[in-house]
Amino acid sequence: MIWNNEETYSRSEMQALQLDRIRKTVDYIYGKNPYYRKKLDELKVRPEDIRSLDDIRRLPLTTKQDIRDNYPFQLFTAPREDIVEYHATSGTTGKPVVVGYTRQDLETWKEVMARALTGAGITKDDIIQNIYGYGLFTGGIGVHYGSIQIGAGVIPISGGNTQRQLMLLEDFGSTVLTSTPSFLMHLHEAGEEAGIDFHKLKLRVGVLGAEPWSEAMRHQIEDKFGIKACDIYGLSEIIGPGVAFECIEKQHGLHINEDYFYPEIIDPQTCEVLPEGEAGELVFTTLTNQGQPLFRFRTRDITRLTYGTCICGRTTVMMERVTGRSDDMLIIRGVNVFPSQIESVILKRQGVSPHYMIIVERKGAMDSLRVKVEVTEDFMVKAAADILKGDEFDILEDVAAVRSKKRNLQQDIKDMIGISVEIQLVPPNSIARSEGKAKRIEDRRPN
Ligand code: DLL
Repeated sequence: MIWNNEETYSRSEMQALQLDRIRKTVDYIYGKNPYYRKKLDELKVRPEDIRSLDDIRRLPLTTKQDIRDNYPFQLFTAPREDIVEYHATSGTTGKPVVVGYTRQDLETWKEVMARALTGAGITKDDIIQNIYGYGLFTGGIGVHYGSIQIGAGVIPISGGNTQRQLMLLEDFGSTVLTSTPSFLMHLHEAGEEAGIDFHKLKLRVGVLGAEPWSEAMRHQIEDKFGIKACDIYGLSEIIGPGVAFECIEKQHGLHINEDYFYPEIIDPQTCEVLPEGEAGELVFTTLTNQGQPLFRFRTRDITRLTYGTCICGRTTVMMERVTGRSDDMLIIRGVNVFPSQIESVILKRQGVSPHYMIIVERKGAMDSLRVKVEVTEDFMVKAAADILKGDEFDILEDVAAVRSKKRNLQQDIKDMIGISVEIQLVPPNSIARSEGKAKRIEDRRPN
């Protein structure tokens, strides 16, 4: 099912619309945003130089760091009083990456989310159990807007609360689940334990994303729940969920809402634009955003683009499911985590050294983080001396010190990244040193 006529535009109609919109956007940004104006002046690009879509390549690339450097609002182009909603996502250190949307931006968001839900075959007859988190994260509210737009019934239950999720699933007769795939796997485990037969429920569709997942995981989820599972992609900097989505007819590749977000694929090393079909880093230029329009935002997500007409009738460009990232960001249960955030906490603590290893594991259906941290030589020497002396009181004190170090580190890291980690303190020099780039992550999750 298709929500809007624009999704079936011919290539020339789409390109004409995109060109018109990008010219207006460059004009708007140049007139109102000192940061980008300076960049364009440096590059000697004036708004009138954008004559074809290829000229988008002349615009500067933007990174998460650029947004963070302008924290919190310096990159906003609309006046503060026109911003009606704020969201934020994790940056590489403590400060989040902030985005602001105007009323018109929210209209865009509703539109693209309406397309995504409709694409997954959802109608006003459905009841959507919306498990994405409500809050600064864009998942919950984005799906909420889309549900209202298409007239479906939305249950804003948000994340977690497994037992209550199961109760509402049965009692309200939810027909759609919107969630991270990893949480759905967990929900299924808990449901099975509680004796729920998922195939007897009214569930029929899942709209899943916010983290990488595989074709194998899709099949498992479809089998376990007796549903069709469609992928949905997005990022806060661009709009949140709804940037691209899979149609239920094909379930293979995501349609990009390219009349709002212009995609390019670049080589992450050279930043050269790559031809159609080649894998590289996805970059978006917003075509209508007002709050914080962005030129050529580097998503760091690796994918490839293909043009053509889909069996669902859409002609919008398709991106392959995201296959990786060109930076070290980890996504744990839908939460974006940078190793550098964890490092900044470790570096502030006494008694532990900057040698650490982050281990990502899958326990049951859920991903978990364990951080191995070396205690310092001094700390170890004192503990060893106390043991040799055999002074029980001192030894007990050392044990208490280890426990409180662990607890404090755990709490500080949770405060920083928003999820719990297990801390494992290890002796000095026990974590392998590498000669080149330090290897800080051991990802033990099966693919
Ligand atoms: O995750 C928005 C979202 C919410 C998308 C709900 C889908 C559903 P951020 O927190 O800003 O926004 O994280 C964006 O998450 O750059 C990708 O690396 C990753 N990501 C999002 N969707 C997918 C997906 C939301 N379907 C970052 N597959 C992005 C793989 C995804 N990775």
